Amino acid sequence: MPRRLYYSIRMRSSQNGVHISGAEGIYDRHLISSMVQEYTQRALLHDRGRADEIRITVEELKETPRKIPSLPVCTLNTRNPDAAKKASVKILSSVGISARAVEEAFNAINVGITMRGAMLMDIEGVRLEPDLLRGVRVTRMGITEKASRDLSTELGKFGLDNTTVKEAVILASKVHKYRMILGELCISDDPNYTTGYIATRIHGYVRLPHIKKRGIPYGGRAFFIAGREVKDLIRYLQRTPVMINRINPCRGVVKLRDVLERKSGR
Ligand code: PML
Repeated sequence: MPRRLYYSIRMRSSQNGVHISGAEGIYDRHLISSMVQEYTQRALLHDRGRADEIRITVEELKETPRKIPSLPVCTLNTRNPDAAKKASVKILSSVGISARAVEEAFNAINVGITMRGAMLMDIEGVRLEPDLLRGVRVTRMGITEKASRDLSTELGKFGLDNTTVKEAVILASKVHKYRMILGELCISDDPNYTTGYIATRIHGYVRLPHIKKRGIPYGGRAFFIAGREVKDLIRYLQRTPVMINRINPCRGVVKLRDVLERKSGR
């Protein structure tokens, strides 16, 4: 029987060379034209402004995507950037990442230059990505149609069924399947989006409201790595196709101590 074909569809839009929006997924052939249309619309209607350049890539995948479950999602009741940072340090240090590394990640993001991809840091905060300006962009991830409906149902219970949260959960679920990655910090570069998250395999995807003040036009991601050898990891993040096919249960607002006590069950 011939191999079922999947396509990675990726969109990036910009205005005068400045990044506006991005999106991507893995789809069956019959969905290509509708997804290209949807991504084009999304780029044209983004509230950060009208894109003057939209790049869409449609690529037939040479490998069958690996199927993985989603990370479970919960939200902390952090009321300001300081509380969000303190919670990040507590959770990430419980999996062996030093407070100094978390501080370095916040500092690097707050320099104010949004990188295209993520920073890679060891547990002491030493940067490991080969290109310090571009970082490492995670690509070739998606979700099956059934899992997408299930994720919408789970997130919808807490008013979170939107593309921003769904796409971030899909990305983080791919990232944390790789054992060398111990934790992640993400702050959106959208000036109107002030909720970020941290993620670990143990604690799942933990949302942090008010991690930045409204109006700040930069953000970024940092992945904290066990060890220092990142060649295979970068290949996985950039090239290995992964699809979510099972959804772990999500929770609403929880206390920090619940996050620190509970295991993700993954
Ligand atoms: C981004 O893509 O800009 C980051 C989104 C972070 C989403 C946080 C959330 O609300 O769960």
